[in-house]
Parts: sequence; structure tokens; C-alpha cells
Amino acid sequence: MDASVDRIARPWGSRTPYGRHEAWPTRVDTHLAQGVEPDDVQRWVQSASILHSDGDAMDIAVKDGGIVGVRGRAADRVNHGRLGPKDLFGWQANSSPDRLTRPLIREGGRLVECDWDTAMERVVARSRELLDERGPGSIGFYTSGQLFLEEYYTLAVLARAGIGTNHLDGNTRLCTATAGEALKESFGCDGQPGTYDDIDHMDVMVLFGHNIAETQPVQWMRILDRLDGTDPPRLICVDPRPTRVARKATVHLAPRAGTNVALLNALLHEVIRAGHIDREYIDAHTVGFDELAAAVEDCTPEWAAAICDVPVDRIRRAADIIGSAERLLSTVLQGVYQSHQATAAAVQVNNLHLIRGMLGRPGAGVLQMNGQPTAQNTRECGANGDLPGFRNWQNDAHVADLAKVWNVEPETIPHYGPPTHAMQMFRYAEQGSIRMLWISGTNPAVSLPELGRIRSILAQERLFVVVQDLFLTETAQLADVVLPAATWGEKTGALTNADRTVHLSDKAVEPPGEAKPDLDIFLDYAARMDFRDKDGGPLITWHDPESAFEAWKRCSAGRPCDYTGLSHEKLRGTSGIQWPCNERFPEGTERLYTDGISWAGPQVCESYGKDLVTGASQEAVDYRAANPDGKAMLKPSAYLPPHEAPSEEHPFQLTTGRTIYHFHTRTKTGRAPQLNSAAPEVWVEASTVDADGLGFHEGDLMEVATPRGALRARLRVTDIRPGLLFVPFHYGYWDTPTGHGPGDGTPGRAANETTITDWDPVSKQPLFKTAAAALRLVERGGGASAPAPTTTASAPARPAGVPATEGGPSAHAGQTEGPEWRERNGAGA
Ligand SMILES: Nc1nc2c(c(=O)[nH]1)N[C@H]1C(S)=C(S)[C@@H](COP(=O)(O)OP(=O)(O)OC[C@H]3O[C@@H](n4cnc5c(=O)[nH]c(N)nc54)[C@H](O)[C@@H]3O)O[C@H]1N2
Ligand SMILES: Nc1nc2c(c(=O)[nH]1)N[C@H]1C(S)=C(S)[C@@H](COP(=O)(O)OP(=O)(O)OC[C@H]3O[C@@H](n4cnc5c(=O)[nH]c(N)nc54)[C@H](O)[C@@H]3O)O[C@H]1N2
Ligand SMILES: [Mo]
Repeated sequence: MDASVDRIARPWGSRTPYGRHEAWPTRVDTHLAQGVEPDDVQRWVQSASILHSDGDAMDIAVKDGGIVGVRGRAADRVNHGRLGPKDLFGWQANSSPDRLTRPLIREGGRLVECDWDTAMERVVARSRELLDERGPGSIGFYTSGQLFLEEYYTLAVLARAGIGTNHLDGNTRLCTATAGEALKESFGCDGQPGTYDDIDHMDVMVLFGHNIAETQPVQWMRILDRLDGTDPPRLICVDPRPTRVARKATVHLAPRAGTNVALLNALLHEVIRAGHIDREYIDAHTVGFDELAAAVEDCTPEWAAAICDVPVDRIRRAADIIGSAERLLSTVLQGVYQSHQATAAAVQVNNLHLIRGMLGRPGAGVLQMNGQPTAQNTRECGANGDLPGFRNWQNDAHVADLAKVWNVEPETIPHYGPPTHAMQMFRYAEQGSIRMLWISGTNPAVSLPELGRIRSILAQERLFVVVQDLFLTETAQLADVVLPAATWGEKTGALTNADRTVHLSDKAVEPPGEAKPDLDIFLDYAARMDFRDKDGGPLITWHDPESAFEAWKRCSAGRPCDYTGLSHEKLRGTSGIQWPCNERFPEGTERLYTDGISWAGPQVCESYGKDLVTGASQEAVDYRAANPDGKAMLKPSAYLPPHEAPSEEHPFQLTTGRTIYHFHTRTKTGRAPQLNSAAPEVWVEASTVDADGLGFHEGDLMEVATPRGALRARLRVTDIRPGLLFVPFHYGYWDTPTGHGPGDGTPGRAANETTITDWDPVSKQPLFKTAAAALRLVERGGGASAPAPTTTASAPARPAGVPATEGGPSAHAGQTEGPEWRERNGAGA
């Protein structure tokens, strides 16, 4: 066990090696508040992490009505007892003294405390006024990937059938809209094909734009344990930063940002050229192979090497390894999803698997990853720009079926066009057609691109903004009504992770003050609005998490995400369970598509697909003609350059992302002392080549500027690819002296001051990974280090000739590095 290990200094703890096809050993990670012994804990309450999409199962330790720690659940299929640093320490934020405890309303320009009746009546009055004067299209809801299933489902029903608006989306638009979209494009329907257990069986794993070591540290522990066991796998890492994954990889490809499609097309080209394809699988289960082969015919490694700026032989080596893999597992995340050809690139990963027949068998799987803990629920419940239960808005039979579940007329449910995506909702608010925006569990004043614009949209007089949060965030400060929410540990609900594992998170303690669960707030609003079904009965008939879950089960029945075999009671006790779970699969389903493709038929598919270049929705007739038998679709895509190329004025590429110690806008991790002190302030990473060339040093105060805005950060010099800058997007303004954004001489701090209002045409996911930027010296650092972690991708570049084991940054974690990293960066290289 790992109790003695400092999990800030050694985030992944110590190793429990295991061999291929063996079971991953259990290791129970625990952290209790100082002075609390295990015997002092009065109750352990079952839960799972909500600080990433891994779904690490844990028990919450309760003493005297407060949370005093957490312990991993040994019996759970996802984590076998392990927890990451955010899981171990993040819970402390629940008892922060600055939690919101009463509702706030804006009076005379200021937010003042009030009671729930006053706040809710203000929201209801404005809703009624707008419905009367402007109709349902004047009201929008922008929700989260961090609430519970029961809450999204309730919100989806009240927005789509109660208000009757098409404007409901999640921050999952910024996160995993592309995951859902790529699955729809290839398989006709959302739903993760693979499972984490594939890690136990694969011999080759490719990670595309996925820093799993920092963003799903528990699965990285699993990979590290396999690397240290018998018959270790080979890793291929596609990431322009020197992540831990890159350091362990057999092949590390560090492409120019925004060139994933070129690289993938070259990999497809090589796999096809070398004949490493599974003809039988292609013929039985796919359509479109000839078009795909023709489209990549000229995409040679030489061609891609010039675009991506990676060595040709490394592309060949990667293609060889992929082509000769016995069991191939791939993961895809934000390095792909947050770029201009997001869906096009993610779909090419699916294509690699389909042409190699690498699907639906132990070790052979695709994980189009999620990021947020409950993003899967946002998508399946219809709170992320889709209809609930993966129903197809273009298919009248699906709409009618949903109307039957809700006992409303089909016309009540808007389906005249695709559900409005978040970026479009903000545009409508900017233009004035949306007049009320209800924001729950997300902090767009830090997380959306081009913050100057977002702040000015939210601050408009004519826009009525409701914010439902735990804290007075940068967004809440701009609201007209602030509703104090209860969170994880203070309410009960179900959540589904990236590999379809459903967990239950039980209430452990009371929320602070008058804070209420999001479900209760939505139910209260629905009751006050008196939403009715077509027979005049109440539209929403449930009243607590369990009855909401039962209602959702009816909506999911017969759909791919079938929950009918689950219940809160069944989820209490041992391990999480993977959907679909129903009469046929009472213990859940490990892998989808074990027996061909099941949800791509024209009658059942969630989407008729989109044009991968324009994003235009295709019609049912086109789909039926192209894919009459419901097979997987091999959709090619030509490479297009990123929308913003470096120029003389903005010579760098700028990418943004995460560090292991913080979650998003730091509302929780910034209030956990161990996590905050591990990464207390924003920094900017640049390569040794660029820093040396320009005479900048570690710790210098820099300005990073794009045409949208600028921020200031200390410089960390790393082994990142030359020409690329990286800024973590975690740092907003709530803990700065002014408490709000830049202006009046206060410089910017948030990465999104600089990012662009632009998105992938297919998934509508905004571009956070590719901008052109300038880097300017503001003030010398005088030899002090940047406030960036040294244990992670942001580790300082190793001085020439210092091997990893002798004081280099990676010695910190006590782990040896992959052959390629040694070859390139080791002594004498
Ligand atoms: N510690 C921590 N963990 C988290 C979160 C968190 O905030 N903190 N958030 C959770 C959420 S919501 C999400 S969505 C996930 C995100 O998890 P990840 O996607 O793993 O995290 P990011 O840091 O956003 O981006 C991953 C990598 O993309 C690389 N990248 C940038 N541009 C390109 C490119 O053009 N091509 C390629 N191939 N790679 C590129 C970056 O160098 C970066 O290392 O993490 C989840 N887990
Ligand atoms: N530049 C840049 N920008 C990015 C990204 C990037 O990589 N680069 N990544 C994007 C991605 S993938 C994501 S997921 C987003 C995340 O962006 P956000 O969703 O804006 O980030 P969070 O800080 O997680 O915001 C969640 C809010 O919900 C509150 N909250 C937590 N639990 C509860 C609850 O139970 N109920 C309620 N009502 N509120 C709760 C928290 O206090 C917090 O204010 O950021 C996106 N923005
Ligand atoms: Mo995300």
C-alpha cells in the first residue's frame, strides 16, 4: 500500500507490475485529514471521482458530519482501489469558507443575498415574460459535464418539452462533443466501443493528443504497471509536448499543432500499402474502403513529414508497429478534439481500427475519450445538443417515440434543426435573440474562448443571466441571479465514465447553508413553471434522485445506452457496471460491437452523418443509399491547414491544456492546499531552442499575445517542440487581487484571453489547441524558477548530458524512460 508515498511528489505512487492477460493487482489509496485515523471514521459512503472522466470509485470518510478523507474502492473494475492526486486531495474544497450558502440577486447593480423564494420567483417571472413576449427561443440553458445523470435528464425534459427551446447544450461542447460526433460518423451512434480492461490485453497502445498520465492518472498507473510486467506493450505517443507518455513511448511523434489529419492519413496510407489490413472484417462490417484507400493513396510518410514536421522514419516506425499489432488500443482526446479538423481526425483513428479489424475483442478497442466526469450523461440524457437516449432529431419516428415517453405531442419537442450548440447560443445572446441564459455547473468566463467577448456578452443589460454554482465564480459575478448548489458528497446521483461504467455517488454530508442539489433546483423551477404534459398532468413526475433515475430508465429502454437493468440499489455495493445493462445483459456490457455493428442501421442510427469538411447534416435518403445495411462507415478526409498560421507578428503556435494538479478553472483544486501549492500560478512553456535563440530564461516574466488578447506568465523552458508555446488554462481571476478580468492596468492571466472564437465544423467544438501568438519579455526573473510542476510534461528541459536517473526532472518520479526518449534525450545524445 501507498500510504507513505507523497502523492504530490510522486503522483502515480509505486508500481504493482502485472503481465499481459493477467488481472491488474489491487492497491488501495487513502488520504485522511491530518490527525484523523482510520478508526476515527464514523461512516464510509460510496462514491466516484468527479474531477476527470475516469470514474475512480472511492468511499468518502465522514466524521462528525464532515468529510475527512477518501479511500479507493478495491472491488471496482475501473481503479482497483487507486486514486489520483486530485481524487486524494480535492474533496477539501467542499468545506471552503467561501462556499455560496444563500441565493443572490442583482439589486442596483450589486449582488445581494435573498431567500430561495425571492430568487426563484425572479427567474420564473423573467421566464414567463420572455415566453409571452418572445417565445421559447429567447431562453437558453448552458449546463455541465459535472452534474449527475438525474439532473441532466430533468433539465433536458424541462428545457425541451417544458419551455420548448432548442437551446440546451453542455460545456461538453468544449470537451467531448467530438468524441460523440466521431462515434456517430463511424458507427452511426454514440457509445464507447472499448473498455479500460483492454489495457490489460493490448500489445500496442496509441495515444493521440491525450496526456493520460496527467488527465487520467489512474489508467496511467495501469499502463505503467503493464510496462513493468512481463510482455510489456509498446506505446506510440502523438503529442507535441514531452509528456510522461512521450517519455515512455516506443515512438513519440511531436507534430506541429493542428496537423493530426495529415499524420493519420499517412498512417492509413502505410498500413494499407503494407497490406496490414483485415479484408474479411472490412467486407463484413464496413462500407467505404475503396474511397478511403483512394483518398490516402498519395499521403506518403514523406508528404506528412513535411506538413507535421516529424521525421519520416518515425512515421514509418509508428505505422509498422500499428500494422503489426496483435491487439491495438487507441485513445483520442483534446490534442485532437480541440482543433479545426477535430472530427475528421478522430474518425481517421476509427478508420485505422476498422481496416485492421481491431474492435470488439479483448485488447482491440478504440477509446474516443471523455474528459469530464459526467460528460457521457450529458450526451445520453440529451443535454448536449442531442435528443435523449441517442435519438435522431431528423428521424420522426425517434421524435414520436420520445414524445410518447414524455406524454407530449411530437411538435412540442423542437426538432426543426439540430439542437443549438454552445458557441451558437453565445452568439445568439450576443445578437440579442437569446435573452435569458441559465448556466449550471460551468464557468464560461474562464473556460470559453476569447474571454473579452464572453465577459461583454454576459454583462449585457438585456441578457438575464442565472448562474448555479458552488462559488462566486468569474461567471457568477456577472449574473442577475446566483443559485447556491450542493455538490458531490452532498447529494446522490449516478454518473457514467468514459468506458460506460455507471457508478452511484451517495450523499455523505449536508450541503452548507441553504445550498441545494441541482436536481432540487430544477424540480423547483419546473413546479413553479407548472409544466404540463398533453393530458394536463405534470410533465415531470419524479421528486428525488431515485425516482428521476427510474424515469430515465424508461427513456433509455431499447436504446443503445439502455439502463433498464440498473437501479440505485444495484449500484450500491460492489463495482460500477457498464451500460447497456438490461434483461439481455443483466451484469452490463464490457465491449460494444463484439458481433458486428449494431446501431448504424438507417432506422436506428442516432445521426445520418455530416460532411466532414462543411459539417452540413446529411439527409436520411443519402444515408440509406450509402449504408443500407447499417455497417461501420469509413469516411476519408483531406488535410486542411490550421486556421491561424504563425506570422511575422505572431511567430509562435500556442496551445493550451492541463496539469495533473488542477481541474479546469480551479474552483475546487485551487481550494485544496496540497494541489494549489503544487501549481500555484500560471506559467508559459517554450522550448530550449526558442528560449536560447531569443535570450529568454527560466522564470522570466513574459507576455503571450494574440489578436484577441494577452496574458502574463513566468517562463518554463522545456523539451516542448520548438515553435510551440503551452499555457495551462486553469488560472482565472477569482484568487487575484481584483477578483475579475484584465483592464485598468491589470494584466490578463487566463489562457482564454488569447484563444479564438472558432470551432470544428462537424462537432462545433471550439479550438483551444491552435492559435498564433507572440512572446515578449516583460521583466527578468533573476534566476527564480517558474511556478510550474517539475513532475509532469512541464518539467524543465534536462541540461545536456544529464541522464534521467541523475537528477533530471524525471528522476523525481523514479521511473525509467522509453527507448526512444533515451535515444533522443539521454546522455551523449
Ligand atoms: N489533471 C487534470 N485532469 C483532467 C482535467 C483537468 O482539468 N486536470 N480535465 C478533464 C477533462 S474535462 C478533459 S477534457 C481531459 C483532457 O485531457 P487531455 O486531452 O489529455 O488534456 P489536454 O492537456 O487538454 O491536452 C492533451 C495534449 O494535447 C496535446 N496537443 C496540443 N495540440 C496538439 C495537436 O495538434 N496534436 C496532438 N496530437 N496533440 C496536441 C497537448 O500537448 C497536451 O499534452 O482531462 C480530464 N482530466
Ligand atoms: N484554453 C482552454 N480552454 C478550455 C480547455 C482547454 O484545454 N484550453 N478545455 C475545455 C474543456 S475540455 C472543458 S471540460 C472546459 C471546462 O470548463 P468549465 O466547465 O467552465 O470549468 P470548471 O472549472 O470545471 O467549471 C465548473 C463549475 O461548476 C461548479 N460546480 C462544481 N460542481 C458543481 C455541482 O455539483 N453543481 C453546480 N451547480 N456547480 C458545480 C464549479 O464550482 C465550477 O465553477 O474548459 C474548456 N476550456
Ligand atoms: Mo473537458
